[in-house]
Amino acid sequence: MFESTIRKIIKPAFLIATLLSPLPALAHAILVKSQPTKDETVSQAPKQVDLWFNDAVRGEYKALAVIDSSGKRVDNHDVEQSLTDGSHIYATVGNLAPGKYTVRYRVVSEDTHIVTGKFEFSVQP
Ligand SMILES: [Cu+2]
Repeated sequence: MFESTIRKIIKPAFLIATLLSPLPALAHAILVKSQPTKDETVSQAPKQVDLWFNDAVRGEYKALAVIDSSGKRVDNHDVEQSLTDGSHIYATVGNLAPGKYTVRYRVVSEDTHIVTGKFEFSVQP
């Protein structure tokens, strides 16, 4: 009797969860890795900033900017998406003086949602 009660509860719950869950083929992008990493202090100024998402992102409307502490953009406006790994975007930067930098990004997920974010890193030789 106890078991059948549980079944009565679980079955509809499972059905509702199945109906509400999004299609797995269309993923929402989340930043999972970067180089430099969030809040990292690097002793050698990077030549490039790399971002990796949990899944491939769309090719259009991607943006990646690196901004110094005075608000000046120091990347080379050359954001690219890896040809072999659609989850990876990157941009090169000029010679970074010691200081704090902010990375801002925007990508379009496979599920068409726009994902934006930012994080900081520091250069301190
Ligand atoms: Cu989404």
